Amino acid sequence: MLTRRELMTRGILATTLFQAAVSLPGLTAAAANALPVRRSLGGMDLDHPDLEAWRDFVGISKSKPDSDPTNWISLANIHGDEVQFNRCAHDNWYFLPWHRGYLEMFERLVRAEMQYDGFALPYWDWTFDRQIPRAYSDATYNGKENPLYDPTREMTPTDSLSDESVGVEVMASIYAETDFEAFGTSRDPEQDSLDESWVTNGVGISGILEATPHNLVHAQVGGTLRQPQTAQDPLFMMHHGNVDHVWAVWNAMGNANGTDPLWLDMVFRNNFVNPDGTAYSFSVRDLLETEPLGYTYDLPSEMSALAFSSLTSETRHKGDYAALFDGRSGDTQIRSVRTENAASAQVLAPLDLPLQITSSEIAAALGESGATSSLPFVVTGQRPGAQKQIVAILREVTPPENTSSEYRVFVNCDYLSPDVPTSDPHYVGTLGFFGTSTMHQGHGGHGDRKPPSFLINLTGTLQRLTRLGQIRKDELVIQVQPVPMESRSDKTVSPITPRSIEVAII
Ligand SMILES: [Cu+2]
Repeated sequence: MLTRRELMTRGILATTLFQAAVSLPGLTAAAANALPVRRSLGGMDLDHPDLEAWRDFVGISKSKPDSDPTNWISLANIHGDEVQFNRCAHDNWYFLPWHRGYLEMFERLVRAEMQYDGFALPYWDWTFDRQIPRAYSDATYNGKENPLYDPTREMTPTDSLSDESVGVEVMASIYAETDFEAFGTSRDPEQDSLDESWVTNGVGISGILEATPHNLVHAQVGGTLRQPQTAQDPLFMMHHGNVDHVWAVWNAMGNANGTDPLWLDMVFRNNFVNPDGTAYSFSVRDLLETEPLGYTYDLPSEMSALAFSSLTSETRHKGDYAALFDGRSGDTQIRSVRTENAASAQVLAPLDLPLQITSSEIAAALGESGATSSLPFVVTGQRPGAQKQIVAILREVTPPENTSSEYRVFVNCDYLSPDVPTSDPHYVGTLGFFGTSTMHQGHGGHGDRKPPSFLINLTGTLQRLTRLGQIRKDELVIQVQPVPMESRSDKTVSPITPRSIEVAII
């Protein structure tokens, strides 16, 4: 069910902004060609040809012998198995292209197996459809076992994904980003070659797209979907389909992908399986646009997201993140303060780290304050009128032992507790984890993998606190408050420990 506010927002997006959205170049291109169209599951009939073909394909693939490389478990094992992640890319700049290639493989397999060239994978637009889609939540379909059902999911058919993980505010913050690596997760600063181990072992800085909706949907749905063998639940392809959809829309808004040869020339060698069982490769260069891969996205859903863009275009993030992502922030002219840390963020003892950033530095970075946004909602990290971005990086965060917690980031909150709501003016955003540290260990077989790092834009929150007179003269306090996940019966909260926290004005 959509909340009243979401319905209102959707109404605003659909009516007031229709003109602006349809005039964007990516959209007209998508509408004009005849490629198979990936459609949102929201409102899709249960017997829609694409859904029928997908359901039948999953059933057929599940019944194939183990020895067949197109057997369902074998296909899922490409991503990860019961013990560990295998070839998938997480926490680094290959996250988006690797998963695009992986989904294209399933589309290719369905087209061949079902002899249906016009097939396109549906996707789950979780921002507007908060519950597990009907096609997936029923144990049976037409009186038979439903291949799309997975009994291990912890989120029930009546549970809804939370606003702080997939809400319009979160999505607008993602669409407000203009830098590819801030949007789609950054490089590992140590990467110096095209060795494929960087795909699985590299750790950069996760942007909100990966850290918040991506990680939290995996964790909130739970069961198989939060394990390394995640792709055994066919909901995986619908979830990542929307992540891919967000990338396509972000490009259609006019945002450019990365241009570094260490990114573009990486080859995912023989990672993927043809319908005849042979292996094939993709380079990142092959995966930059959807049209050459044989699909595009539907207009109504794309419009809703594009509408965010027209709303936020006046205040897009234009920070120069390069020095931060290279790990060179210390020796450039950007203002940056970093504190090493050994304390963990615990439910009754949230992390509370003061950094020496003064109120005058903050005022100078924000520039003209008092500017107000035209958005009908608050965008975390949005800074109408701000001169610069003020961002925090939580580096090398020791992942939790279980993934049944979420981690809320606040600044300067004197009364922080698990009960402080996300509507509090000191709130910045919420992070999640996909996979615990042990699940990543086997990855590529190159020993220890660094824990993930996160990029959090503080600018919008600091503007709000400036208006409220809540900026401190000599310090900025960064806080992390763990909270139990609503959909999970296990309310044990796992602590996390960032090795350092950096605040930078860029
Ligand atoms: Cu994923």
